[in-house]
Amino acid sequence: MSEYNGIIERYRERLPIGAGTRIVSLCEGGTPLLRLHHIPALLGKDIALYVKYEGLNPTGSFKDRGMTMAVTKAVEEGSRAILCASTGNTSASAAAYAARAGIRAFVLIPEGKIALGKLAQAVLHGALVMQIQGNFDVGMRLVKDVAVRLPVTLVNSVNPYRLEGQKTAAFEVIEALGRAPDFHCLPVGNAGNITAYWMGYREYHRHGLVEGLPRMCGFQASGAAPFVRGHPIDHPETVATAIRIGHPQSWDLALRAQAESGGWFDELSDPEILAAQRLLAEQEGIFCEPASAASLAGAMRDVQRGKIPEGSLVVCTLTGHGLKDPDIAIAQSSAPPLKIEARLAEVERVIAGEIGS
Ligand code: AN7
Repeated sequence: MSEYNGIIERYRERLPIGAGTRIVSLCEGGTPLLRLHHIPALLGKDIALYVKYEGLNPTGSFKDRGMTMAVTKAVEEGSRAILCASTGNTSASAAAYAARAGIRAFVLIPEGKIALGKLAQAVLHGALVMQIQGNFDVGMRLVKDVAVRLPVTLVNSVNPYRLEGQKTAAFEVIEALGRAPDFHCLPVGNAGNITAYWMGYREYHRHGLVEGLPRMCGFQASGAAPFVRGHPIDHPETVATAIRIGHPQSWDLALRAQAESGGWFDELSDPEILAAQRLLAEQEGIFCEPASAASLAGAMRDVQRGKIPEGSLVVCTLTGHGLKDPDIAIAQSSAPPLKIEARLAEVERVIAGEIGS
């Protein structure tokens, strides 16, 4: 059996990589596609519902697929530093891959609006973290301007190598299923990922490696839903800080993915997003961050409404790991820890009460 060494080596012939290029990898990709059982039963619908668990990438999000490509190419081109604005996951991934490559990472994050785990990653990997009093969109504008003035490589998803790397997730879905799904549901923020999946699905389709194509369904938080409103918004707000974005950079590409595929954009309230995160954790044993749960929340609602018909095969991408944002998980837990005395009788009493013995 040959060793797995990440998405670039795995999909080398489908990526813009030269034969002699030094690959910067942390063994990203190869993530599980898990079938859900309890949630479809709860919905009372005959649906084949899968999740692509991207939280199991090396830094805990799908960003690693794009970052291995972006950093590999940056190093190949002689760059000594990378730069990004981020709602958290991109900064964690950029910091880790820069460390791996032995180059510097500079990241701009919105002060007070990124999950603790992501900040921990960025600082421990040695990135220079700049907190700004402005949201992601403001940071994005700043890094785009800086990147034309200084010799630093921008690694947000406007960097085309990011999308090239991220498209490999669609390849993996097709390989795992032996076909394309009927519907592919994703949380949408900056809109790079929905664009990348659509690139990947179309590529396999074009080469005759798969017959069908999925409808691409993008889900946003109600307070940060520019695609649903039909225009960018200036003051995005949501508990799902990863997708607190009002001016998506891949606007045209994402709209095209949705339109060409016959899919749709829709919005979920913060409580709907958190309820889906908790349901997935409680019913299926899968822990994703709030933003990721928007895909599942949207899929469940559309299955319930019949917009996604029974008999469909549906894949939801869970973009990031639940451990990224422990504060939210604890705050919305239905079973907060009990405080008890450290005595056998106490432990026994509690458990006996629960199991009714
Ligand atoms: C968990 O890290 O934009 O629509 O700066 O972290 O491709 O932007 C994160 C985005 C979904 C949205 N789920 O994906 C960043 C950043 C999670 C995310 C998205 C993000 P895109």
